[in-house]
Amino acid sequence: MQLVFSGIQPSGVPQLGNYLGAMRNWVALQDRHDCIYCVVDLHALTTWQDPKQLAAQTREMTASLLACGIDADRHILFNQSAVHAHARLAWIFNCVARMGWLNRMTQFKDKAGKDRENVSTGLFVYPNLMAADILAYKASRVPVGDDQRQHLELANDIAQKFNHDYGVDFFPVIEPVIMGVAARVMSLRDGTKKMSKSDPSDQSRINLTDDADAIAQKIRRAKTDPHPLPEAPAGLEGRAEARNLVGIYAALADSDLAGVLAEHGGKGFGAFKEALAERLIAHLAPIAAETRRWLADPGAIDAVLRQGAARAAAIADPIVAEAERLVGLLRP
Ligand code: AQP
Repeated sequence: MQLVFSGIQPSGVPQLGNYLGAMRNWVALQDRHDCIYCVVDLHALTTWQDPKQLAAQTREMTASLLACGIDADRHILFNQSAVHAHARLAWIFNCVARMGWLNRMTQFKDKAGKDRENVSTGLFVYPNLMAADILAYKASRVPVGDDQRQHLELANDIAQKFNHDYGVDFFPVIEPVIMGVAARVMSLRDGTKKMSKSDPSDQSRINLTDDADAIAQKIRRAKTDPHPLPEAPAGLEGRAEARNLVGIYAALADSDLAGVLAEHGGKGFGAFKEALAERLIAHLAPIAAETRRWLADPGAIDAVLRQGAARAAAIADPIVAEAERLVGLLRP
């Protein structure tokens, strides 16, 4: 059975894009694969996190994952910093990856923006740590949102260069698993920007913890255009905001763009937004309630993470020790 690995940053409250692009697919893969899911707190440090908040956010992210349906008994759920193999392998990959490769990463360019000289070096080498996360388990299938495709290509370049430089066939090829019609959910305020938990505007996203009123209000205020919905997907061309809302609806209804437009084409956004908000509330309310239930018992969350870390380390430690041996590091 191919091993699945994926991670999510505890850099805020998970948002609808995380859910439709990643978390929901993580749950679905549990039936057919052995899965390792990681709350990547070391990645979160690449942008400033209040130390008082980071531990709480790590527990909150874990609670959300459990609430979505991650089964921490049958699979592995843990936080990244608790398994040292990730940082050890990331250092080796820092020495394998090339500056030119990292310079091409669009997520770095987006996140650094005009402040390139002032962002952390951790943000620049983020994809090397991500490659280490996956390859420390020799995982070959990685369910992510479409925004992570480029990072996975880089992880494969790193794995291949490692294998080539050290004359081994040690790391496997990684295959991205990008699922669904909402593999890239866009901001509710700007259809050209992806929805993000760290966007300064709370109105730009649906948080998995938002209550019914907040969801309805955010959808009502979501940016659209003055035209009615088209009858077919071709009519969404050049209408990023409309495309985004129809895509979200399709994902929630287990349909596709054509199916949603067959039902709602010709309608104005008022009626469509109402139907969309209703679906979102019905879908997310049980997850929010279950998240609150977990958060009422932080000891139980910590127990899940502790058990997950021990099981993750049992897999990763021997693989990373072998990688260290292959590059010539001495373990006296
Ligand atoms: N808008 C999105 N649409 C589809 N998938 C998305 N993902 C994130 N945003 C969208 C997917 O969620 C998984 C976990 O992401 P992450 O938290 O590790 O990092 P991220 O991609 O940087 O997510 P955010 O919400 O934008 O976090 P911040 O604001 O902290 O940077 C990934 O599989 C990602 O593809």
